[in-house]
Amino acid sequence: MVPVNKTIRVQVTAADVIHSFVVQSFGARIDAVPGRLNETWFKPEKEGVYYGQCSKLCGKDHAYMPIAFRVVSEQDYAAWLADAKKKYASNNGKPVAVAAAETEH
Ligand SMILES: [Cu+2]
Repeated sequence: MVPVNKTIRVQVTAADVIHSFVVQSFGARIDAVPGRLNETWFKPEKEGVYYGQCSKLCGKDHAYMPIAFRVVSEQDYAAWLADAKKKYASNNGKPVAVAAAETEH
């Protein structure tokens, strides 16, 4: 979820092998390299849903690396952000899980 007409900064790294973060519609392409933090940016000018993909042959799960951005108005983004802060940034002092952790490879 990102706001329209704002510069979006993306920082990427990898935990296993080299991947490549690509969203063609934004002209964004940057390698995700283990042990290194890479950075790129884009500025979406139209609302909608935009899909990207990994563009390095990174292994057997290469086809299953979803990248999706929902570009919304500034008001919708502010509402989503306020909700996300309540949902994800507070759990009465307990840790918050936003994604299932992989336990083994
Ligand atoms: Cu890949």
